[in-house]
Amino acid sequence: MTTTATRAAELIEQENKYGAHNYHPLDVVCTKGEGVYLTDVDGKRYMDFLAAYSAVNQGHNHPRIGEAMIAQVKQLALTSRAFRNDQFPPLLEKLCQLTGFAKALLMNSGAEAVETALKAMRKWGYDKKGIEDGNAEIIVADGNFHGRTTTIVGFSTDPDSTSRFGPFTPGFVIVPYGDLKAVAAAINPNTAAIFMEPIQGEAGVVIPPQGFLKGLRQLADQHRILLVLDEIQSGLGRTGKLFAFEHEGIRPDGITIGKALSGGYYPVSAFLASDAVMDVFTPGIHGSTYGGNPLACAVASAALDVLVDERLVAHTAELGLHLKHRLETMKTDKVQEIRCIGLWAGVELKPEAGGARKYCYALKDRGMLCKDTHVNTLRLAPPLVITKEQLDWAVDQLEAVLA
Ligand code: IF1
Repeated sequence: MTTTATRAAELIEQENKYGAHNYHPLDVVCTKGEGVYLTDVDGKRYMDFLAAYSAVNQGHNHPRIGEAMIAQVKQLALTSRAFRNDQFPPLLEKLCQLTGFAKALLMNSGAEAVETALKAMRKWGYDKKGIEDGNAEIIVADGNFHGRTTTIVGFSTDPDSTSRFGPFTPGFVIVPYGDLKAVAAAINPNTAAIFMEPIQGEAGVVIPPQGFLKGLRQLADQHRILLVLDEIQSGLGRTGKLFAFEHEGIRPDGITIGKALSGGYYPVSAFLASDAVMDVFTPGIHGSTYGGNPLACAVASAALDVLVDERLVAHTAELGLHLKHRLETMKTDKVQEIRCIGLWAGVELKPEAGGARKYCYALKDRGMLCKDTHVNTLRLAPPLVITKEQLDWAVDQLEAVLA
């Protein structure tokens, strides 16, 4: 063993000894990132096809975001919302103008943005719709992933998320994803909102039947309930639109965003909504020490500028069509189904292929990092700054391991 290989083994042992075993990572110990590349402690370079679950849409170590962060670190990092800061208002305006929502509420992790949205939906149900206090219901989807808090996992349908973590928060009604009739049947006078991912990420890039989001919008309007979408993973360019809901030409009443909102530099999330929804929040009823801090705002502002100035959404739409074509024409008999939208793909393997994880290891040996989900699905989500040549190289590697 070389000294550097020993270093990786030492770090893995240290992590296993002192860290909670709440993950089963690939055994690659990264030390540097640049653009679409990650380098491990042995000096081996990999192309990153996970992009930190779409947090690094702008690419690793984007100089413009890094410089904005360093400049702000030297200026002011945190005041709490007890005082105002000069980075927060301009970010709010930039977010609202870019997204078309009236108001934004800043949090840190994605799960916190989801918790914020859930509180807003319930309170809207009581304040504006007149549901009797304590009775509000929110319709959610089978196969969802919205985060790890006790309330959020309470309406997960994945036993890994829920098992032995109860009792759970009531008030959620789970329906099959993509089934409009089931949503309609679940609506009653206590329904405050429908809350779903416009495309399900963790489920393996599951794209609902065409017209589903439009149908949700119609049901919501018809029954005077809110439609709130979780765009934490699907939003900010990943699918070739700024937001996945744009593929069906609808507008939800609110969305949650996170991940790429900071380009991977810092946890920044937000709930964006119409005035009528955001008005339910009054002083003292919701917040977070770090939410809307000046460092987060400076980073998010630069991360949004990079998305716009580098035209990453249009680039993703264009390259996404190429990715879809390349995946669909791979020479392999191991693939059951390809689901691809923008630079986001679920490559579902046939059960007899023996599970997706071994192909992740084979790809790692070839210098490409990606992640399996639900045993048989390979999930592909490179940084959006990837070039056509880099993308072609990656699909060549995938085709080779699946041959
Ligand atoms: C982990 C999955 C991806 C999300 C949506 C909210 C959150 C997430 C749509 C919460 C987070 C993550 C978290 C990460 C794995 C990951 C994931 F496989 F679990 F589902 F991306 F595909 N809404 N997604 O996808 O955001 O609180 O984590 O900031 O390790 O748990 P968070």
